[in-house]
Amino acid sequence: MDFAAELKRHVATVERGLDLHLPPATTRPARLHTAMRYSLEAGGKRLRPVLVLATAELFGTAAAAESKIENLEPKIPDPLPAAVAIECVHTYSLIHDDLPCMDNDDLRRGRPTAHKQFDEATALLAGDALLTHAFGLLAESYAAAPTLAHALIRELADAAGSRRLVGGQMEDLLAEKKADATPDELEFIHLNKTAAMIEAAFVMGGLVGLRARPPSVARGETLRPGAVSLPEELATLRRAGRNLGLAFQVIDDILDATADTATLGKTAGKDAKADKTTFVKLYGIDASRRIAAELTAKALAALHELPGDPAFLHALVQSMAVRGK
Ligand code: GRG
Repeated sequence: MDFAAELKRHVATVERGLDLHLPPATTRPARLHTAMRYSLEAGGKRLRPVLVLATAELFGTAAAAESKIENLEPKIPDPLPAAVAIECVHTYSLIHDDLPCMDNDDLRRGRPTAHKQFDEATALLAGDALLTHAFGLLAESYAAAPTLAHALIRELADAAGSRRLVGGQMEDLLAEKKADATPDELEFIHLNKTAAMIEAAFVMGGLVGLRARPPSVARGETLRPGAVSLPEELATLRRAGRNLGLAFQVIDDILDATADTATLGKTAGKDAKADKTTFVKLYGIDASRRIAAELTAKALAALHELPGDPAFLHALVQSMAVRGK
């Protein structure tokens, strides 16, 4: 498996999907649709949508092997709308996080933040519109598979909702007002602000990919010996996402403390300046690196419990542990 080539293939699919599944910038009101595309098209690592595509592929390929179906392609729903939907929600959260009432940042994905490029109201509305678009896209794209549409919408709504992404952001803002957040508060923030969406990416990919299973296999009647059944596999994906998500956040804290603004494409050193409680502040750089390595190992172990060949996902998770931005 050529990791760089596979990653390039998935990222190119995501970029195509974003263009395909977003209203054209000229759609009235053009200023709003231009702002939505401005933030989305600025790039970013595309981690979450690539996780959706790669996980769907992992399960689809494994199911094809299980059922010995030669050409399974027509039976697997297209995971691309799900990948685009999660990137829309992620990008909305970045736009809103950058607003003056939250993190008040000028730089994102190597460009001026949305409110700097446009204005605060336009940035707020572009975030709102991206969030709403994600759910419309899921409902529309998977209308022919209502059970799948329901599961995807529920998964994304849970991950992005008040108990998870938004809740994590709320506690993060509250923690900033206190001298020190406790390790328990820090875990709540990161599990929800960061890990929830990464967990959802794995699970959404799994939900799409598992549709490739012949019904008898999905019911657990003809599983190969030792194979686990559907809900267990989703729980395993969730565990992979939770650990990768936490590792991702620890690395984010380390990068904030060690990398420069040009490399990150966002302002570096903000945590120390704000005296924010982070993994680095609580445990130091070396221990934080050890924690990230342990969490990464747990995510990798979960991937190896899944059916199929996780070589790409394995390499992707590993690459996140050594990322420079
Ligand atoms: C406003 C509801 C709401 C939530 C905001 C995303 C977020 C929550 C805050 C951003 C600040 C931050 C450092 C979050 C933790 C890590 C994280 C999600 C970083 C950004 O994700 P990347 O690195 O970004 O995958 P790219 O640009 O590569 O997509």
